[in-house]
Amino acid sequence: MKATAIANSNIALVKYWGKRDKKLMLPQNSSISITLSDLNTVTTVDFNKKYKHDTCVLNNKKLKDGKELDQVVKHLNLIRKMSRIRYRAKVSSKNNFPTAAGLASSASGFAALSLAGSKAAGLNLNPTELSILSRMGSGSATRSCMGGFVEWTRGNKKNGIDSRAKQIASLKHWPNFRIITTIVSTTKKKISSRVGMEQTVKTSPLYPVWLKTIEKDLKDVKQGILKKNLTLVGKTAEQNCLKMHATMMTTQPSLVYWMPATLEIIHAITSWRERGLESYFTIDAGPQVKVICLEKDAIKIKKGLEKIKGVKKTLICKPGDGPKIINKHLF
Ligand code: 2P0
Repeated sequence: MKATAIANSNIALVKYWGKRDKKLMLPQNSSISITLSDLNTVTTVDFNKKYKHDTCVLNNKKLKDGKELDQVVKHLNLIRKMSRIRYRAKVSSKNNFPTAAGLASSASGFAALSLAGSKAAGLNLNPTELSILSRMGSGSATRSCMGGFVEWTRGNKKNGIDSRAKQIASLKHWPNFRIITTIVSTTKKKISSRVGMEQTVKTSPLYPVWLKTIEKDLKDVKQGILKKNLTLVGKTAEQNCLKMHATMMTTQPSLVYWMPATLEIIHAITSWRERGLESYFTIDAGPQVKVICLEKDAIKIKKGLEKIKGVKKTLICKPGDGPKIINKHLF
């Protein structure tokens, strides 16, 4: 009853920010992302009667009782309910990037846990079913259940059955698309995305504007992806990110995730673009900037980023595949 899965992380081009149902983890709006080949999580799950409790080791450290372990146990409970298995589980999970680095790990983490856990429990979920299960762990994990360019459709049904991932195009469609991730701070953020988005929906006067303009952003990014139009994808993604941060900044209490280096990068990218080096930025609920560009410019942009004060690390990421079962277990 043991299985191991690998899942890639993803970066949203049209962001998910806000839930309409906290329990079922249903979003206020659809979102679009690119699954990345270079940031991944490997997770082994073993359901066995010899275990008295669920345990989880994350990056070689045993999780103590608390929020993180509760989230894993809650997810295992969902899998047990679906498969009618009663056994407790041992879980081990490893990211190939530092968790404290501020790059989202819940997306690849819950996608890997869902695939390894469901397989270990004897279930054979297809990518759509897997994305629905992953969504219950973390919203952004919905999109890591498929490769390439992926939409998480908001859905309208109350039970969430239509709130799931849909592939827009595979990784082979646009192989020279690149995202350069930067690390400008490794300090753990004070307000999590989960708490931050709830406060935003409740208090930001700009939140209705976010919802009003989202359909156009989704349409433009989708069209840009299908036509491999970097300008349309990049411009729209950048605007969408700035709108999301405007809702965050106008939340009470305000959420300002940016650091000085975040702004330095924003200005650098804008000026490089004016000089013909095409790149765009996107930023999630943290200070790190992700740069959207094409393979032909990636090394030049990476070198430019590394010269900016406060930039600690950069990594060029390619489009990646959906989650997979692998034979090499972590224990
Ligand atoms: C995204 N973010 O679309 C957006 C942009 C952050 C900013 O998805 O509560 O960790 O587990 O559903 O998925 C981060 O939020 O939150 C996120 P939960 P999650 O990538």
